[in-house]
Amino acid sequence: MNEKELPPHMREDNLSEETKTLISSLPWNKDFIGNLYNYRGCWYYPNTLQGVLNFEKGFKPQETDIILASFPKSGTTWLKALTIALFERLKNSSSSDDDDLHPLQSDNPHGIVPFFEFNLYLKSSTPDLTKFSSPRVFSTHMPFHTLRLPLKDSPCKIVYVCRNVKDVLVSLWHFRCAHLEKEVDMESLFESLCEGVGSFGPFWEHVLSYWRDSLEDPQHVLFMRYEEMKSAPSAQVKRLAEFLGCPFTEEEAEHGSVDKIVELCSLRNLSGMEVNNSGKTFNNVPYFTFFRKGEVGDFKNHLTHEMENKIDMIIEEKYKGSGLKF
Ligand code: PAP
Repeated sequence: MNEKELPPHMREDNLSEETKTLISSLPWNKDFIGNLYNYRGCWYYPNTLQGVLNFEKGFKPQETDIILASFPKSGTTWLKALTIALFERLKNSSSSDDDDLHPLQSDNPHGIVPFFEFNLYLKSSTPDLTKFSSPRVFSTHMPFHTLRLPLKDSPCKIVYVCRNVKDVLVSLWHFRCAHLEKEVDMESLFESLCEGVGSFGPFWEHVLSYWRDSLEDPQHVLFMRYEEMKSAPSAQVKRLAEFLGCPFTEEEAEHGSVDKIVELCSLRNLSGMEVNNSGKTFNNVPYFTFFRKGEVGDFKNHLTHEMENKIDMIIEEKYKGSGLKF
């Protein structure tokens, strides 16, 4: 594709001299969008890699930071909305003014909770983070082994959301078609996912990096599943609130606060909001493209049995012995 047509994080026009030297020594691959470089076991588009390197160099964690992590198309937008709503309810309990717009009505979850590598650190290792008040909430698609380097021994909390890879693939395909405004070849997206060479891949390494750490350090890493959030949203929202240190009180439970947050953050509600139909991310992605069907098992409408079997075999083999099942 023509480089100029691509969103900034996929391009190759923002690399420092140091990064140019580094990437000349990294494993290289290519997909239908452009070049991919493998840094610490994960594939990145060039400018995204610059964002990762800037983050590694410059991020200074605070003890109360919260980081929402995911492989793309695994439930990031939903997790962001829920986290925003959980903290917002604490503010509103004392001084509620019905005329105030809820933050989710003023901006898309991606506008409120930015990504380290796509937004904050894309162009600088010292972005201005002063507008974030404690607890600062950030997000990332980086795998855990890269994320944790600048975190060192910080007690900040990480929430990871994981989704069945077949639905991730279908969601990614729809998103890429909408985002790039052209029909993307499903077959090649499927092959690159299976080979593990797509952006932020390999998928299984990504998931396992957070899964293992959530087992080792459950106080600081929470592992959530999109499918469980769909089948038991209230229970998963309570679990998230407890992990984030803002559990629901008995009074809140009696007043239906959990259900209100589930409803506020539902796909139907968010996708109907004006802001999500008119706005765009800083890199020009229309907000509405983050909302589609939100179903479990949509892959059945798009993948052949051969494709399903191939992914199932890969995932079974990769997850073997980890305790993680899908
Ligand atoms: P991102 O990683 O690019 O931020 P992400 O939000 O993880 O994207 O994934 C988008 C998927 O989440 C879409 O799934 P689909 O293509 O299978 O439909 C989108 O519909 C779904 N989604 C977005 N918001 C919600 C929500 N509030 N509840 C449930 N699913 C949601």
